[in-house]
Amino acid sequence: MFESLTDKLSSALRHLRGVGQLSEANMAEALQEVRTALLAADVHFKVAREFVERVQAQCVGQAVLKGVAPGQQVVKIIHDELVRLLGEGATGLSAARPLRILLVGLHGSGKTTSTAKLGKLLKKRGYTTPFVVGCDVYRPAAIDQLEILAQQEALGFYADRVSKDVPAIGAAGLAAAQAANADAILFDTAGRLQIDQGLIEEVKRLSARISPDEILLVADGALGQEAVNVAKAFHEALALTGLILTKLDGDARGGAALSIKSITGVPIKFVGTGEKTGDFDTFHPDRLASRILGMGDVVSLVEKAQEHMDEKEAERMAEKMRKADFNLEDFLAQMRQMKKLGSIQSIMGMMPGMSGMQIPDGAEAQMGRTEAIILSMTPQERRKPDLLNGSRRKRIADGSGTKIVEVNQLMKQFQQMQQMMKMMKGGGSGMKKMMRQMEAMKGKGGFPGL
Ligand SMILES: Nc1nc2c(ncn2[C@@H]2O[C@H](COP(=O)(O)OP(=O)(O)OP(=O)(O)O)[C@@H](O)[C@H]2O)c(=O)[nH]1
Ligand SMILES: [Mg+2]
Repeated sequence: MFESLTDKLSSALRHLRGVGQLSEANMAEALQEVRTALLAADVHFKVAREFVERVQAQCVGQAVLKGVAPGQQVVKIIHDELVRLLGEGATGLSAARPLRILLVGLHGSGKTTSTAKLGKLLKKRGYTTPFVVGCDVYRPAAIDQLEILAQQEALGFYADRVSKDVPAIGAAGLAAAQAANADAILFDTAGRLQIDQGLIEEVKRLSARISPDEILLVADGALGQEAVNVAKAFHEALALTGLILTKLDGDARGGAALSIKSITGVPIKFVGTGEKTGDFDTFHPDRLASRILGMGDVVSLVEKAQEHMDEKEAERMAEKMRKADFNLEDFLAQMRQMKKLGSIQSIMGMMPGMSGMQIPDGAEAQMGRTEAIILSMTPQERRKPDLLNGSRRKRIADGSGTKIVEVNQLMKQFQQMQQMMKMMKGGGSGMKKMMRQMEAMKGKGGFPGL
């Protein structure tokens, strides 16, 4: 899905990724290419223009992250803008029980298939008895199609093969579903070749009878901007609560998915990606953005750097150090955060007075053993290392595949570190004592685990 867009975006960003310095010239060129790629994917021209403007504005104002090239940060900015475009925020369904969902849309957009697909998905998500109601009275085969799918997915089913009174059929279906204790009731409706007043009026009358919690428009994603126009018209008439974008598996270029939320304000809630009932999923803007960009590696690298920069967390740690109540749990958390970035040198840089220290060979493996030791402790032991008596240390050594002397060593070094923090807290003369202490620690390999 969206391969062509992915190719074009990748090539637009490829040469930016490695650059050490962003200039107005190389940015402008890359962003122009991004805009062209979006337009070629049939993204609405206004949406494409605003997209590029937003990216540009953020590139100018970005804080420089350590360990990440500026071009990589641009990739991340574009990723986040894609997520925003695809529709951030809540895309879940109403919590009402039974949950009443009305599916509407043009002819052949995938309503009947999506009704069954959604029933199946809801079952997977914990609904026990989804129920489908056939309200398409115009095509005789429509009811059979829904019935077969309902049987196949073991969903409750109601239809009336005689009546043509759609609102009455809906009401009867609702009653049947309630009698069957359904916790989700899905109403499949008839499509039209194009939006016409008759269709809208009928759906409105049906809607009035069944009071749906969700009105979902099923839109063919392969239609590009046409799907956006359809969504706009349906939304004006019916106040949609969400969209199901189908046929994203085919030759969909991405334009509908990328423009529909920002043009209509209606969130995409589900996507259809194939003909089988399992080819259907909750819509995840972030996942799709990553796929479109095809640069998940860069995005996660920048995210990690940002996580690392997480100021609140850093502040919390600094506060703990100041108060000298830095325990083994904090230590473990710190160590893991660093490990994500893959650098021991950076953890050293964060610890008081450790930045200049040499890292001995085998430090990485040692760090792994240190982690194993801490993991073998109970949470209580991590918070209160004083609890660690002989028998507990033996248990921890066994559990972590290390020796008691290693556990003892770690504890000793950790205590030294705590002492050091206490001295820092004392300030003045404490600092001098700390310097002496540090000299002593350096000789022994210093920092716990290294
Ligand atoms: N590849 C693909 N095909 C789909 C998808 N969703 C639906 N289809 C196919 O599209 C065709 C129309 O689907 P229906 O569910 O019958 O569409 P509908 O909106 O109920 O059509 P009408 O009732 O005639 O208005 C069927 O052949 C489906 O198998 C999808 O996500 N991907
Ligand atoms: Mg149908």
